[in-house]
Amino acid sequence: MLVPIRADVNSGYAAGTLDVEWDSSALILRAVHYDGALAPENQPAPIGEGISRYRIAFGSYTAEENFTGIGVFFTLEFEIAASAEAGSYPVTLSSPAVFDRNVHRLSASAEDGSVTLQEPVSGDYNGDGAVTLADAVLLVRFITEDTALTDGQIAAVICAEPDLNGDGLVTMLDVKALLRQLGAE
Ligand SMILES: [Ca+2]
Ligand SMILES: [Ca+2]
Repeated sequence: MLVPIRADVNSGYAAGTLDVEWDSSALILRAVHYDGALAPENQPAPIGEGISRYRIAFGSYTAEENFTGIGVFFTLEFEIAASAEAGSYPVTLSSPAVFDRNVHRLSASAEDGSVTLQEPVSGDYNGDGAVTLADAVLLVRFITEDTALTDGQIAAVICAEPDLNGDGLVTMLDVKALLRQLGAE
């Protein structure tokens, strides 16, 4: 599971650090991916087992130019712990310490995000918690390999058990089974 961390305002910085905290009973940090143009990695600490806090170090204290771009600075790659229960798990950002190339500290603030783990509902392909005609439409688009589907939509269909009639294949028969299920309700 990938959690992007964005910077929407950037007056120009050279280097900084930011602490990330999460619930290690549900989430396991596997990697931090840095955007080389916006926030190159800066001597990152190794990611240990079972940790619940990590300091991201980015930029360069010897940068000749400030980094000024905005967008996704980092992406945190978490694995979901096998024992994790469904629920919402906050990913907290704190203690930003960011400096410009003259080593003046900049004011920085961080907003928290969260990761929501949901038990997939069979047949709920768009993840809105209910099985409706919209899910049947999404399943048809999945079966017909609609190239407009996003990776997230494809993953959601696969997670929500698309083989409804249990024959090991995902076909129009499963759409029929879904429509029957809808008609019966
Ligand atoms: Ca749905
Ligand atoms: Ca099937």
